[in-house]
Amino acid sequence: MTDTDTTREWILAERPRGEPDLDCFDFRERDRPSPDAGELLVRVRYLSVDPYMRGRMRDAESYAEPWAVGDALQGGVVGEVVESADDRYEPGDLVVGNGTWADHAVLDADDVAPVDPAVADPPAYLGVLGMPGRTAYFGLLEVGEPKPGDTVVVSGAAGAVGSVVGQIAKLNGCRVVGFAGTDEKTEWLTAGLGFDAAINYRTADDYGAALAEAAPDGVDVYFDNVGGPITDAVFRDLNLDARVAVCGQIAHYNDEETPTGPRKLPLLIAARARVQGLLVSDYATRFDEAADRLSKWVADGEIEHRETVVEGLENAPDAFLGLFSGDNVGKQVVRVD
Ligand code: NAP
Ligand code: FER
Repeated sequence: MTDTDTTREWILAERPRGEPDLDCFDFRERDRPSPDAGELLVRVRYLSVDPYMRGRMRDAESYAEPWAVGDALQGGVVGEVVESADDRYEPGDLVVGNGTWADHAVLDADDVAPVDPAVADPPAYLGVLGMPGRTAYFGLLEVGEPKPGDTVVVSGAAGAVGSVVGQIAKLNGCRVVGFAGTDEKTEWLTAGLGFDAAINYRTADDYGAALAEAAPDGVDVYFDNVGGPITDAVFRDLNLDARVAVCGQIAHYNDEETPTGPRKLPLLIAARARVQGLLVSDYATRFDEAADRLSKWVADGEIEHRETVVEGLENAPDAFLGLFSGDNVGKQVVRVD
C-alpha cells in the first residue's frame, strides 16, 4: 500500500464529561474509502466544525444522532470530486456536502450542492452560504418575524449564524443589537456590519444597564444562540408580543445537569412573548430559496461574511474546542489541503 491509498481521519476516542478536550479525539490512518453507486469520493479542502457536534459526542438521542466511540467524526465539507459514482458529478467538480473529518470523504450525491468560487470563496459554503446562513435566514424571518422599526437583539452575534442574523435584520429595517465576547468582535459588528450597537458580555458588568442604553425601546425579537446570563437579561426587556427564536444554547452545551429553580418564565407573562425553538432542517424544502437570496445578498455586498480558518486537518479538534472559548470570528472552518 502506498501513501496515496490511505487517508487520515479523526475518530471519537471517548465521550466528554463537561468541557471536551483533546483526549476525546484520535487521529488514525486508514485505507482510502471508495464510493458506492450514488456516492462521490472527494478530496476535502475545508471542513466545518459546529457547536451542535458537542451534542453528537453525548450518548443521548437528540435531533443529531450520537457519534459512536471509535467512529469517524462527521460534518460539512467542501471538497473536490476525485471519483464519482453518480452521473451528476465528475472528477474536478467542487462540491459541498456531508463528509467526515478526513483528507478524503465519501459523500451522498443526493445531499451535495455545487460550489461556485465566482459567487464566494469555497469556505463561505460552510458558513453564510451553508447551514449557518440558512439557519439565520429561516430562524430570523420565520420564527423572529421582524418588522421594520423593531429592535432585534442577537446573542453569539459575531459567529456564523449571529453575524448573518443581524445583517438580515438590518435589511428588514430593524434596530440591531448584538452580544459578543471581545472588543474586536463588537467593533466588527458595528463598524463592519452596520449593527446599531454591540455589547461585549465579557467586560460589561451590568447587562441590564448595557441593554437599556443599546435598546432604549425594549426588545421585539430576541435571536438566542447562547442562553445563560445574556438570555436572562434580555428576557427582562421584552416588549409586548416579543418573539424569541431559540436557535442555540452554547453556554449550556457542556453542562452535565439541567439547572432548575425559579427561572425567567414569569417575565414572559406581561409581555405575552412567544418563545419558539427552531431547527434548520425543518425548512429543507425551502433551502433553494435561502441559497438564492443569500448568494444574491453576498454578491451585491449587502451581507458581509468572515471565516476563521485553522490550518491543517491535524488541528481540527482545536478548531472545534475553540468554539467554546470564542476563538472564531464568523464561521470556523479547517483548511485541509
Ligand atoms: P458560532 O457562533 O460561530 O460559534 C460559537 C460562538 O459562541 C463562539 O464564537 C463564542 O463567541 C460563543 N460562545 C461560546 N460559549 C459561550 C458562552 N458561554 N456564552 C456566550 N457565548 C458563547 O457558532 P454557530 O455555528 O454560528 O452557532 C451558533 C448557535 O446556533 C449555536 O448555539 C448552535 O448550536 C446554534 N445553531 C442552531 C441551529 C438550529 O438549527 N437550531 C443551526 C445552526 C446553529 P463569543 O466570543 O461571543 O463568546
Ligand atoms: C440539522 C439540524 C440542526 C443540522 C444542524 C443543526 C447539520 C444544528 C443545530 C445546532 O447547531 O444546534 O439538520 O444539520
